[in-house]
Amino acid sequence: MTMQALSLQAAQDAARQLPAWTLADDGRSLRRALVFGDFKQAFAFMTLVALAAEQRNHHPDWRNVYNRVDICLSTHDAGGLTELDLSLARWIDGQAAAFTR
Ligand code: H2B
Repeated sequence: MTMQALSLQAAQDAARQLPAWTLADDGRSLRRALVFGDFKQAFAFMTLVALAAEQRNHHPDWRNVYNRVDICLSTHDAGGLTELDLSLARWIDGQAAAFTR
């Protein structure tokens, strides 16, 4: 399934519905930084996201430093943001609400 990347306007409209995320200036990716109580919580969260990512065959770019996870979502195959990213962002928000301080 190849998806068409959203236009900058469509990406801006979509990002407005995802206030925890920051849209890149070029509209091609979304970022969210998460802070957990400790490394174990951060890694447990990453494990959940990894399993969801595998099910969707849609994977985050991310960086973990101790209790911090920086996530960047984009659809590499489409060269920008697609509904796959928006859906994963919403799913991550739901998980994060149960996890973060
Ligand atoms: N994840 C993301 N974020 N973007 C992609 O374009 C993508 C992916 N493509 N996961 C998938 C895997 C592709 O590389 C494999 C070959 O299906």
